[in-house]
Amino acid sequence: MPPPVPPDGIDPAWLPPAAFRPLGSRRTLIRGRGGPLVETVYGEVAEACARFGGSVGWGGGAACDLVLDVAGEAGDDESFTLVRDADGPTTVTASGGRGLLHGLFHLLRLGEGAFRGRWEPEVHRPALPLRMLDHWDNVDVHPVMGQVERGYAGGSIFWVDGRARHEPQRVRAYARLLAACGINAVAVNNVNVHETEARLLTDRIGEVAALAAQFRAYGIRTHLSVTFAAPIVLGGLATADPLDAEVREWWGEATRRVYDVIPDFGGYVVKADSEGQPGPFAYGRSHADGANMLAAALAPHGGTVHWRAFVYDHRQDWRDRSTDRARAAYDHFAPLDGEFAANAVLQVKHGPMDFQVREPVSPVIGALPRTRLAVELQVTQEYTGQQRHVCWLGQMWSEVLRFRLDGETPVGQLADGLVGVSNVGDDPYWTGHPLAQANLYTFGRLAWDPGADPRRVLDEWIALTHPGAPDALVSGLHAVLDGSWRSYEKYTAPLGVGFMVQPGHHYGPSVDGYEYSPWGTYHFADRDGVGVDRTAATGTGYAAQYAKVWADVYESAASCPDELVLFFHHLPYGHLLRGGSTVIQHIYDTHFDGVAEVTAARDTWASLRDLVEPSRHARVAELYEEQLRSAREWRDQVNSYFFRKSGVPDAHGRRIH
Ligand code: GCW
Repeated sequence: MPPPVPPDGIDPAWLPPAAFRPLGSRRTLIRGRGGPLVETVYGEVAEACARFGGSVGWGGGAACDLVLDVAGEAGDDESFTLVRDADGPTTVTASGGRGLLHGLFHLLRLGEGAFRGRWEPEVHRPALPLRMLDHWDNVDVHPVMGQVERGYAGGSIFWVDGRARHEPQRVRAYARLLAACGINAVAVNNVNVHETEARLLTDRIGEVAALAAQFRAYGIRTHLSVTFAAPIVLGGLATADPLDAEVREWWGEATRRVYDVIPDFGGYVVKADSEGQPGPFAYGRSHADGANMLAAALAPHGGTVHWRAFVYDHRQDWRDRSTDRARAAYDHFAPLDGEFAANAVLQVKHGPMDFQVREPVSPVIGALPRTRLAVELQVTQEYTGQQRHVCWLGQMWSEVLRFRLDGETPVGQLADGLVGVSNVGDDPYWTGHPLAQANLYTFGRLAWDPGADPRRVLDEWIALTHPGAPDALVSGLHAVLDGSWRSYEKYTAPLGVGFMVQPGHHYGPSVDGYEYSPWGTYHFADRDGVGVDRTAATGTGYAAQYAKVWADVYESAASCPDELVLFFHHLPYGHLLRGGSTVIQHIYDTHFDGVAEVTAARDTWASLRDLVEPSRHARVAELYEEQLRSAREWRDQVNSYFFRKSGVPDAHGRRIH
């Protein structure tokens, strides 16, 4: 089967035809038993050869430059081995089609280098077995959230206006991009499961099966978000109590039917007792009871339940200083360690709040050693510029994955999986902002190897997306992407305090937008100071949820890292930070600097005009104007707000409104 071509006008992203030249201009032999994934590999090589003059054959014997050696199709083994003698051929060996496919994409990354010199046998295998992308796609257009909740790249590539799109070519092209960066699972609908979407599980499962067929061709398993109330809303039962025999039977039967049509179905994703979604609390049951019921339904078929830990009170009274949203996930889940089934995975947001530009690493990740755990990142840029701002998140994610909650083991080793909330839609560039493609690619590669240097991942992305890029383009792309997360941090909410966004859609500044709301997201600024006291001594006690190594660091403003200091402490404006400036001067300085950095990035991008395809260049250039406008708005609102509250002038006399 030939590889899918994205429909007309859709960007090839990191798989442009030219990336296949080194492979396609050589002679390849595929040895071993074929199966669907080996067919996919064959199709990829054959297409590349048709384009670039090489050849591909089955079997052995003939002289060749590349041998793809596969023992069989079977199994979940994703590893492959690469080896080469000085005079070739290059050989990729895998026990099955999954490994061979990853090996093929590895060769693409190596480019000409794959066919030069000697390679000692190198075994490649993913560090994390679960590398998943969650789509927050609705089937119906939701009156507030639209087709894709927190989607900034157009509509869903799966559904439109309540119907399946039936665009297998686009889905297959998407699956290919995901496989090429190492992703092996996709959940195809929003974790907020509304009425129409609930039915994907039952009478509309055929639509999911059609998507699964496309994903399967690239080694990706399909998952579904389900509502905990399904036995009531779909099955007509009086209860969804996870310990009720009829309920359990209903789930068992519904799950069996899913596997009838999707034999390799990955499993369920569940958001329960969170932001209005139903859950086990209604029946006085624990989240382990809830998760285990679904785990039991999935177990006979080899499926997994991803149970989200994003559980908190979203109807808080802002006057009540004893409730702390940051504490909630730990308070709910840490006591349940050891109670979850072997095929239940607790899916934990990387920070305790909600995908802010800066948060401490969630203490939940270190608190359940006997529970399988997936760390959830937000590839879609809800709070990081909504794909109108350049904000490459590789640096932030890497810091999270390397963080040692117990002082020893990095998060990337504690976790069994990494889950990203997708940033893809029906936009011609897939991701709205063309440079946001780098976030999706980086997510996949960090899931494969959480210890990878994110800047090297960016090198890969640049080389694949722009084959043969001149040095000026490579360094220009690094210049605009490498520091973009920190620039974004500088011109938005300061020192880890978070939020300060426009309520509802979350784009642009509104310092007090959430200050008197029920969502539990406060900064407590007054004329004397700002920040949230989360210490054990005088605050909410959140700091004590960490192991002692970190609890001690965060407990004291003197040792707490500056970038998190207002997350953990309420401080006077004159408080001297570790970096040497006061809180208020830091706010002014970073906001002026952040805007200057965006201006510089915009100018760098302008200088790349002759090196980037014109429509891509123009789109990014246009978006930079909006980013700059928005960054100035952030700067002026945040600086003016704190000047008015504190009355402290800028030490450098710059204009504050
Ligand atoms: O970040 C918040 C978003 C919600 C989202 C929720 C979640 C899907 O604002 O839109 O709902 O998190 O992660 O469940």
